[in-house]
Amino acid sequence: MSILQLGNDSIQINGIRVSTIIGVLEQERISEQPIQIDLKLEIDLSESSLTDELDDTANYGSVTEQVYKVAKESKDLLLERLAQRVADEVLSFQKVLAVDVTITKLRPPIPVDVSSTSVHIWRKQSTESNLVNSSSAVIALGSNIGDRMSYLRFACDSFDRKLKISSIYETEAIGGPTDQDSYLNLVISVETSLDPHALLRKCQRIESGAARQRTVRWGPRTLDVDILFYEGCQISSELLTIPHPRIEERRFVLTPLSEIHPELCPPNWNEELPPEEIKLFGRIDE
Ligand code: A4P
Ligand code: MG
Repeated sequence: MSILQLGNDSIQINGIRVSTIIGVLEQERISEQPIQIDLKLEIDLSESSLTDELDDTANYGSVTEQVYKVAKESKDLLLERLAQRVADEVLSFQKVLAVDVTITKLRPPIPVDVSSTSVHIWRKQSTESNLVNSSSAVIALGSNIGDRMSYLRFACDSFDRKLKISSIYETEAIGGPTDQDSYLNLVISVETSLDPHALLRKCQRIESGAARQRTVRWGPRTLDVDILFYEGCQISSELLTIPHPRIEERRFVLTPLSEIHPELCPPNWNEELPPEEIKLFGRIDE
């Protein structure tokens, strides 16, 4: 449904309280202060109001958790910047068409008696013709438990602006426990308006949507969604490394990657890497 045809459906999330670093003053860089986030998600609720299915709407529990994380971790100088990050995060939930964000400093440290200060923005989903601030990213998908194809389809469907999709390969499990089933792996490139950390959170949300459990490192998984590359970006932080640090060692990544982005593969990788069992399996849309 286009934004112009929308009725007045919305989900409101009021009073998300976070204690965080925000502000330009010296004391604000040192000590956390309380802020409040209020959200109004514009969303077409006609389907979920009939089906009673959570999948047909936006899960306000997940939205709240993600927004809390963004506000806790961002450490911005300005409320405006944080409001934009929050808007980007909420808009990464596919059903949300637009969002109204208000962020309030509950105890602004200014030398005048004022009860609160706040910033308010409204942002809508980018349309194909409105991708001014978008970047491309390359993402690796893998699954080796349960209905592997369904998990991969679910992951692909979660990205609405796909640029390229490789074939799917069946690959022997590398690393981790020795008795694992083989993986299905593919690589996609996408256009995204999310910054790299927001994209990571989206990837993790997609993994959770596939009931991914984290128990053993490199253990079996319903769905792994890793960021391989993000346009113009190199990051090495505790949470996120881009490009993904193990691309060059892995045929299960390089084989599908070389199909859609050969320029991102190291030269001669095919001759130089030790063999891994890999066979062409099919395509996501078959
Ligand atoms: N993290 C850091 N950088 C990134 C990034 N670029 N993309 C952090 C995604 N996540 C990134 O990931 C662990 C942590 O990595 C996250 O908390 C995130 O903040 P995880 O998905 O929880 O665990 P993992 O996937 O087991 O760890 P890791 O180290 O990413 O494993 P790999 O390297 O992805 O290997 N064999 C075959 N045939 N096919 C496979 O797909 N996959 C793996 C997993 C092992 N063997 C495999 C396959
Ligand atoms: Mg991973």
